[in-house]
Amino acid sequence: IAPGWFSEIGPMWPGEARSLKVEKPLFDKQSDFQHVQVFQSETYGKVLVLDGVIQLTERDEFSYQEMITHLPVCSVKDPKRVLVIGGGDGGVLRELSRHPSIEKIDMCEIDKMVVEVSKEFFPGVSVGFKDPRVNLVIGDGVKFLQDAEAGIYDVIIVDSSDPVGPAEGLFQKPFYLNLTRALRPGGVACTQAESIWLHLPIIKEVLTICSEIFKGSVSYAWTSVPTYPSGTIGFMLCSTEGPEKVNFRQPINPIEEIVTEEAARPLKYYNSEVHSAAFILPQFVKDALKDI
Ligand code: AAT
Repeated sequence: IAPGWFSEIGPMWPGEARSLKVEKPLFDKQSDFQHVQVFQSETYGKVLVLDGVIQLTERDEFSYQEMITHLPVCSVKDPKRVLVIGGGDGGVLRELSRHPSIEKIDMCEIDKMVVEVSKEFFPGVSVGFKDPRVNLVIGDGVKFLQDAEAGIYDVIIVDSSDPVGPAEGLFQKPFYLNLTRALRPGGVACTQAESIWLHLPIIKEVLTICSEIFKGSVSYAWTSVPTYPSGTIGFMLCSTEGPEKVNFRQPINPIEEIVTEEAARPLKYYNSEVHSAAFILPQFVKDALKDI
């Protein structure tokens, strides 16, 4: 590794590593769950790193946070109760603030240090915690979902890190079963589902499990985030209702029609056209997923 540079080396992207030039290290501590680092980069603003893996940079976080939030929320008419698992930086909460129909937002993040560090170093992201509808619980999302009341959530967003470390259980069958239990009929779940360039086997596995468990509508969508491995990341959109009732490709709750002060804050990536386009897959991906 070149001195003065951060390189993201990890088992989920063998043989490659994205590097960012470090202007100044700002935070470096071991939490109960992971190694938490923040640094000022030369060209991407401040960067949050967990166990050596980039979670967000100030320059490109909006693509991921807007997409993982509005893809599911805009697929439900009048969403009222939302659960966020992970996402302790608050970016998903910031995006949920645009939706006036929401009455209550539960968030279960495993690591208190992520919340504290975001509040200290990423005010433009952690601003989401100021939404009075937010109820923050520090704990394991797997356990939280196990104990959640059945059929209460309109939307569940799983903004999780990669399946090595504390997020492993968020990629396993019992967790997806509990997702279907906690959603109301017609509710929608959206989970972080990795990169088409690096993780086709994971995507295939998650799609297979989710199709089996949800039975209704399950679709993979993706977006571009330059500082995530391979520059793309995707989401699994799931509902127990079939495409006649929940059609992910056509937003039923279009963001352009929401007129509140919060919603007037300009979006930087998401719009209804991008929403529909996110489900269009390149041929090699279609081929890999065609039998599921
Ligand atoms: N929005 C920034 C992107 C993230 S954050 C992922 C969050 O999930 C972290 O704050 C982490 O502490 C939390 N987390 C991990 N495991 C659990 C768990 N079991 N329960 C609750 N929260 C958890 C994702 C970045 C994706 C990176 C792609 N390479």
